[in-house]
Amino acid sequence: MNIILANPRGFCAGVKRAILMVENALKIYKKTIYVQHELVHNQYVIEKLRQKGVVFVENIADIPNNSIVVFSAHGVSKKIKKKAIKKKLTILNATCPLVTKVHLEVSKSSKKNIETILIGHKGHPEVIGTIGQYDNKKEKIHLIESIEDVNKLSIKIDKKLKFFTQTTLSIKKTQSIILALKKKFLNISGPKKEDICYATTNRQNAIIKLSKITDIILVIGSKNSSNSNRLAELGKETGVFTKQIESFSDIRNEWFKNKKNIGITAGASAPDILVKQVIKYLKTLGFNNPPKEILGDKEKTIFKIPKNLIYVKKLEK
Ligand code: 0CN
Ligand code: SF4
Repeated sequence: MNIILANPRGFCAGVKRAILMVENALKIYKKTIYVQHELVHNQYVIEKLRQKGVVFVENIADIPNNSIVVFSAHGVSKKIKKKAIKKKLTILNATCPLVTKVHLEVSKSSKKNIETILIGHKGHPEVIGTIGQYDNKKEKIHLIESIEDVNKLSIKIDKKLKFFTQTTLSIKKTQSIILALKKKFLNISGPKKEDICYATTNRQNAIIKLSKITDIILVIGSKNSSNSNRLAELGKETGVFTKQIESFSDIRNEWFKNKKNIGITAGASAPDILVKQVIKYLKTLGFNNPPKEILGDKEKTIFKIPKNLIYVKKLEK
C-alpha cells in the first residue's frame, strides 16, 4: 500500500507572500490587523491567524477609522480601495502580483473604452475585484463562465473586444471558452495564453500525472478555494476516485477498501502541515511505506513583500 505525493502541491508564491505580510505586520505594528476577506481560502490558515489576533471582515465599514487593513491575496475593487482611503486606513496590499497584473490590464481596457469580457466564477472575490477595475461609464465588462455564456453574448461580431480570465480556473475549460470567443468575435484579443497562473497550471498538470498511477486521490483544500476545487474536479474527470478534504479528520476509512495507491495533492492555499497530518493518519490505516513523490517542475517563483513589511528581529543584548 503506497502513498504518492503530487509535485508541485500546496502553497504558491502569492499565498506565501500574503501570509508573511500579515505575520510581519503583527510584529511590526503590534496593533490589531484587519484583513478584508479571508487572506487566502484555507480554514487552517485563517484560524491560526485569528488565534494571533487578526480580525477578518467582509465589509470595510466594519473597520474602525485609522486602523490597518490588509487586502487579501484575491484583490479588491477600486471602490473598496477608495473606501479604505476615505476611512484613513493604512493599506497593506497582499493582492497576488499575478492578480494585480490582470487588474492593470482590465483598468487599461476600461480607460481605452474597450468592451471587455472576463472569464471567471460569479461571486468569487477575485472576480469581484477584477470587475471592479472597470469603471467605464459608456462601455461594459461582461462576466462569462461557460461556452453557453459566449453564445448568449449579444455584441456585434466585429466590435473591438478584450478578454481576461480569473487566475485559478480549469485550463482545459478556459481554453475551450477562449476558442469559442475567438470563433464568434472577429476583433477580440487577450493575453497570449490566458491569465491562469503558474501555480494553478502546475498543480493541474501534476494531478493528471498522479491520476495515472493511483486509484484514489485526496485533494487537500477548503471548499471555497477555487484552485483546490478545480483540482478535485480534474481528479474526478480522470476517472480516479477523488475526494476533497479540509484535513485528515474528513477522511472516511471505507474509501480505501481495495485501494493500493493513494495520491495526495494540496491546493495553492493549503499548508504542508495538513499533508503531513494526512500521511500520519494513513499510517494508522496500514499505509506504512515511506511516501513517494512524483517528478515535477521545480517552482522558483518568489514574490517579495513590500519593504515596509520586512521584519528583522532585533538581537537581544
Ligand atoms: O484558495 P485560494 O486562497 O484562492 P482561490 O483559488 O479561491 O482563488 O488560493 C490562492 C489564490 C489566489 C489568488
Ligand atoms: Fe497568485 Fe496563483 Fe497563488 Fe493565486 S494561486 S495567489 S494567482 S500564484
